[in-house]
Amino acid sequence: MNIESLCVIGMGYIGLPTASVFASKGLQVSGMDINTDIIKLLKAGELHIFEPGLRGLFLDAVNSMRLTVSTAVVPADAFIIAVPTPFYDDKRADLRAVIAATESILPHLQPGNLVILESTSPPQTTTDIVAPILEKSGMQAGEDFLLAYSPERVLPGKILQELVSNARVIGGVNRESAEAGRDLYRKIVNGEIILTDATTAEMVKLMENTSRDINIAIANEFSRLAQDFGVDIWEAIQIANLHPRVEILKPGIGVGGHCIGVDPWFLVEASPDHAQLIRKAREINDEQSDFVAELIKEDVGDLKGKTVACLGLAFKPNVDDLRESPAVRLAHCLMALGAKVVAFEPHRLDAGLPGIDQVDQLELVLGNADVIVLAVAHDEFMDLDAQMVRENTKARVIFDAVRGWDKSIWENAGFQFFGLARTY
Ligand code: SAJ
Repeated sequence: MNIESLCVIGMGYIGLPTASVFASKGLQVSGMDINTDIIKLLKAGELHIFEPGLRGLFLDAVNSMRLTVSTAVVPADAFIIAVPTPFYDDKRADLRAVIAATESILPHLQPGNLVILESTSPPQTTTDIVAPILEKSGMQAGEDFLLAYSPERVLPGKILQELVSNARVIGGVNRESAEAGRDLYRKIVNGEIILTDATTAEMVKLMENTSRDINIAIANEFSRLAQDFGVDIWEAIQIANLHPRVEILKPGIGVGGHCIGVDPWFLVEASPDHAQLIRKAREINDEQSDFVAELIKEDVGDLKGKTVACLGLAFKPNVDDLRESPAVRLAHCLMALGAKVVAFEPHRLDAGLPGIDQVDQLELVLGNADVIVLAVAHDEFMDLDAQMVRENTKARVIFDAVRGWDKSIWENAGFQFFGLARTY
């Protein structure tokens, strides 16, 4: 299939890089978002998200007239849906954005068009939710128009490389749809392209993130067991990982972001009786921030009236994304234990989080602190000079929740140093 024009619906963490990369490869791309503020910003050449290399790529695409952005869907040969799929409070998948995006394509759908769903979705969303909406056009999916599911699998912080180099799975509602999807993604993907059916592709995506969640959960559970036995969890993991068939991930303060903490629930919802390990792993990872807050209390003593300087709020190092962030959860847990939390997030200087007192300079977060908690291993924090920190704070206690710092350096600078491992 020859695809020359593309409309990407959703200008977020996935849609914006995807639209920019396709435009850089010569397609005529229109990017659509219902959020007028985002479109206004983009039109002014500003990005609402930070991703290494993205701003330059986006501006080049706009300046070369290959990419335009607006709040309306524009007719095209192919449409990509890249909108969020969050969950409701009861952990059921919230597919309202997918449904609205699909409905917005409907008036523009032409015979021969290709529609791709990229949003992470529960099994059978493409066949049972997206196809029936588009078939209201009177056309049949797989016959009059082509329909496929192709999950994004890129790592925030490395999106531009991984969009191109990762293997890409494309699940069609029929073979022709999958092949049309391959013709589209071949324009940007160097990695292997694997064709399958839509529901398999949906399940593949959920299995990937679920297996990572479960692997992190066992690491977190090991960190709790290590406390019971006075074992340094980091040393134990390092030794265990010398075994050729063992690869234990890193324990920490929990799992965040919009993917791994969310996607496993889609399987739990779809098959509650069979998804028992998946549910338990989610619960363990969600509780990890409470566990770490309790450890801090044990090490530091009563937190009531103490000021905790929280270094980092993002869901992982070197990103600006605070969605489902375990660092934010940790800050709330510490407040529930009576601490006053002042936070500094260099990638998002003012996140406007309710209840969290955020400052925009390192000196301000250190100033009045009684305790310093390293919550996110951002590069900026890894490079901190212990002596400089000491001169800028009255705090003499550090809790390194993410094993970012070298204990001996901070002890030599005059700090009491604690972490996830008690013998650390
Ligand atoms: N984390 C740990 N210990 C670890 C690894 C991660 O506690 O050993 C925590 C991180 O701190 C973070 C969370 O897990 O809070 C998730 O971070 P991540 O780097 O593992 O993953 P994401 O959410 O940034 O991206 C994942 C990726 N999926 C997999 O690696 C299987 C990515 O490829 C997906 O495209 C993305 O989810 C997505 O959009 O679904």
